[in-house]
Amino acid sequence: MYEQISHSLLNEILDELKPHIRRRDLRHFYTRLGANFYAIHSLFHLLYGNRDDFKAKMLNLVEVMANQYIQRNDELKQLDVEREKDHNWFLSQKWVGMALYTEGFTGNLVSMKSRLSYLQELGINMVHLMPILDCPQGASDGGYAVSNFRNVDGRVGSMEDLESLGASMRKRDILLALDVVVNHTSNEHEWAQKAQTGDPKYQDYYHVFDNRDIPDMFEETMPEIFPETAPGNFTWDETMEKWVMTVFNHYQWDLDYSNPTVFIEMLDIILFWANKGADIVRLDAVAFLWKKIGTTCQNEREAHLILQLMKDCCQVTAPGVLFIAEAIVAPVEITKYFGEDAVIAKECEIAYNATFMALLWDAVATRNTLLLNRGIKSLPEKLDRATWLNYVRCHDDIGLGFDDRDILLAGYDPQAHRRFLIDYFTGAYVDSIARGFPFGQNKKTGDARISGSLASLVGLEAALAQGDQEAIDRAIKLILLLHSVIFSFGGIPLLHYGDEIGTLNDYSFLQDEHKKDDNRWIHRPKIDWKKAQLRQQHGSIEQRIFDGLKRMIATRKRIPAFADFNNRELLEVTNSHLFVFQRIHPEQPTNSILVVANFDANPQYLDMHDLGGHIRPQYSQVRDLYSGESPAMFKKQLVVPPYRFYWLISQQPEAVV
Ligand code: OTU
Repeated sequence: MYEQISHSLLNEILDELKPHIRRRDLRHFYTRLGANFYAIHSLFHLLYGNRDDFKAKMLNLVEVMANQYIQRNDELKQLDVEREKDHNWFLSQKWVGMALYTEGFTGNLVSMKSRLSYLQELGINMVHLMPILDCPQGASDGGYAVSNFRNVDGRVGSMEDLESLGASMRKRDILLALDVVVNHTSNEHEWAQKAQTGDPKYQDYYHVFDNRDIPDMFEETMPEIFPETAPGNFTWDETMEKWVMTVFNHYQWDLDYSNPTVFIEMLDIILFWANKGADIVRLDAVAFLWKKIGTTCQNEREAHLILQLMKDCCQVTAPGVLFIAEAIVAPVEITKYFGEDAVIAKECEIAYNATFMALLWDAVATRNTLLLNRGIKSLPEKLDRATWLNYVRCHDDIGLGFDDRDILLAGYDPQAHRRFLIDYFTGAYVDSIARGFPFGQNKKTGDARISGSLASLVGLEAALAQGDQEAIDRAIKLILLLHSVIFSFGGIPLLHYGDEIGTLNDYSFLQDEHKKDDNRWIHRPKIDWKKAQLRQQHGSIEQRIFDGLKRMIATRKRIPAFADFNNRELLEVTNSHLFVFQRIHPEQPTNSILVVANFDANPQYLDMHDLGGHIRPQYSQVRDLYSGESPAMFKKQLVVPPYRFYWLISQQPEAVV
C-alpha cells in the first residue's frame, strides 16, 4: 500500500541507514519492506506514537530487520522465496509434529541427532524442541525462565550442536520449531540483573514499582496462574527494594511492551532464531503481552497489535518462518491470535487448539460427545492461511478451558460438571481408573487443572497394576482413538513425546527439589529406550500403540482431504457417543472422508439417515482407509465397535449423493 506519510518516513529512514546496510544488495529485503512498511509504521505508531523518540525507534526497528536480513544465510533466503511462492505449504496434511524435551528424550542435542530416524520411523516431520536456552540451574519452569536468549543451555549442548542438528533435520525434511519466550525473562537475565543494580534503563524493561499502590490495583482483576506455588502477580525484590510484576513464577519477570526498546530487542531475538534455522517459532504466553489496570491482563488489544507487528517485521526479514501462538485462553479468544485478516492484520499462522484438546478429554470422561460437539460448534471460524495445532496433551496441565454456556447447553451444571471431570481424571470418581493429579488448585475459586501422562489418564497405569487385560486393551484403543481425531480434524497434529509408546506417569520428579512442587513433571518423562525397543515385539503395548500411530500417520499423509482448507463439516448424529465429521476434498468431493469415532466402551450404531445429504454408505461400499476394512452394517446402521474410529471413503462414487 502506498501512503504518503509512511512513504516519506521510509525514505528518511533509508537515507539514515548505516553505510554497511546501504551498501548491500538488499533487493528482496526492500521489496518486502516496501510492501509491509505502511502496516509496520501504523502499528508502531499506534503502540508508541506518543513518544518523543518515536522516529529514532522506528529507525532502530528497520536497522534490526536489515541487519538480521544481512545475517540470514543463502540457503534460508532461498527457502523464504520458495515458501513465498507456495505460501500455503504448511496447510498440507503431510505435516505431523512432536514436542519433546531434549534432556528427557535422549539426553542432549548430539544424541538427539541419532534419534531422528526413530522419529522418521513413526512419520514425524516437525519437531518442537522444548526450551533449550540458558536458564537458571535450579528451578527454571522447564526452561521457560530464560537467562540468555542467544545461548544454548550447556546441559543439552552448544550452539554448534543445535546448528548441526538443524542441518540434519533439514536434510531429512523435518521442520524445526523453537521457543521464544516473549512475555518474560528469568530474574537471572542480564536485563533483570542490571535492573536490580538500579539501572533505570533496564528497570523500564519490566513492570517495577516502589510500593504496593499500583500492584494492588492490578491484583483486583488479575487471576493467578500458579496459585499454589506462585500466588499473586508481583514479587518483592530484595536487591532492588521494589516490587516487580511476575505473573508466572516469582523468578519470571514480565517484560514491559509499552517500552519500544523491549519490542525491538525481542524482535531481534525472534529473527536471530529464524536465522539459526528455526522454521517455526513458538511464541510463549502471548495472551499476556499487555498489562492494563482493571483487566485480567490477558487478550488485550495491544497484545494483538504487538503480534501483528512481530509478524509484519518477520515477513520482511524471514518470510518463510511461521509463528505458533501459545494462547491457552477462552474459545472465543483463541482464534483471534490468527489475526483479523490473513493479509492486512495477520498474527500467527498456527495456534494451539486448546479448546479441542480439553473437549476431547471431556468425551473420554463422559463417553459421549455432547459437549465436544457443542464446543466445536461455538469455536469461531478461523482464517484461511492459518491452521490449528491439534494435540491430545502437551507438556502443560490440561485446563478445562471450555465455556460454561456450552456446558449448560450440553445439559450439565457447569460447576458440578467441572468437579466431575477433576474427580474423574484424578481417580477420585468411583468408576474411574485414571491416574491424574490436580494442578494449580485454587482454593478461592475452586478451580483446578490436571496433570498426568496420556497413558495414565486413560487407565493404562491402573490396568497394568491390576493385571486387567481388558482394561489394558481399552486404554490402548483410547490412545489410538484420541490420536485418530487429531490426525483427521484439520490442522497439524502434535504428539507429546513418550505417548507413542504409552509412557506412564514418571514419579521421579518428586525426588528433585526444584521440580517436586510442580506436578506437570509427571508427564515430562525420561524415555526408556529399552522400553521403546519393545515396539518391535509383536503384541507388546509399545508395538500396538507405536504401529497404530505409525499407520495412522502414513494414512493421513495420503489423504488430501485432511489438508486444512477449512474443509470440515461437523455432523450431529442421534447417537451421542459418536463424534462424526466430514472432511471435504477441495477438488474432488467424491474423495471426501467421513470420520466416525466412538467414545463409548460399548459398540454403537450410526444411523445412515443421520447423514442427510452426505455420504450414504451401503454395505461394502465404504471402506475405512486406516484398516482397509469395510465396517459391518446392520439394518442400515453402521456398527462402530468400542473406542473404534473409521476414516471412511465411498468406494463407488455413484454411492455419494
Ligand atoms: C506457558 O504456559 C508454557 O507452556 C508453560 O510451560 C510455562 O510455565 C508458562 O507459559 C510460562 O512460561 O502461558 O498462555 O496453565 O497453560 O502457563 C498460557 C499453565 C500459558 C499453562 C500456561 C501457559
